[in-house]
Amino acid sequence: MEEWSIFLAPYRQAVEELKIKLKGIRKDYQITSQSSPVEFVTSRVKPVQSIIEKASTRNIPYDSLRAQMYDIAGIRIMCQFVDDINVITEHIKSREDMRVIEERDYIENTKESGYRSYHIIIEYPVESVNGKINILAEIQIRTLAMNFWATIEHTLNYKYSGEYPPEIKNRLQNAAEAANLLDKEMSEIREEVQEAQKYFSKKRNI
Ligand code: 0O2
Repeated sequence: MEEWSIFLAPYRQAVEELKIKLKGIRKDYQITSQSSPVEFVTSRVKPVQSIIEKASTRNIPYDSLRAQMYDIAGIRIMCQFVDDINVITEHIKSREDMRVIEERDYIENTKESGYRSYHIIIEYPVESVNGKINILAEIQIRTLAMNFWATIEHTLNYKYSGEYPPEIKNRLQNAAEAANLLDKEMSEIREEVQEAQKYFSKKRNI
């Protein structure tokens, strides 16, 4: 277990740093009273048990974990509107403190389950007393509606391990479609929502 905590130390460091940095985007927008593309940011380091299981199912040797398992450090950025995802993605690509390795567009290419989200794999340098380590991290960017669906589906997955009874599978697909529709409707009324937000921010002075 001691070895795992040493192995995971740079990942823990990375998620803390990345969370602060990406939350900073929200603050930058708020300072200028612009509506932020970032609603909130969460992070996690993959639990050891999940690392072991994934390494086993994907045949990843332990000494290749740093190079091959890209989601040990995970950051999730939630936004209000689908268009915000592109704004955040472009911002991440333009940053000099991380390097984009790969992009996976599960919005354009919705998964069969109904999962939608935009994934970016980055390389991120972590400085420690032993020098610099470049680690891989996965940033998932999604709307609040996509997140709502994914959170419920993820919880159900624990119970059914992906083997859903047909009725639940069907309902999940319907719910994914409803979330998609909600995103589309919200985009349509975006301008009105943003005007209202500007008004409330000024009023509350936040
Ligand atoms: P957790 O619990 O989130 O840490 P690959 O073999 O590389 O194609 P991989 O590694 O599963 O497949 O990558 P993929 O498909 O890009 O998915 C990575 C992560 O996206 C998952 O992490 C989930 O967080 C999320 N995700 C992907 N598909 C679904 C889905 O159908 N439903 C939900 N709720 N989330 C999904 P993990 O490893 O599952 O674990």
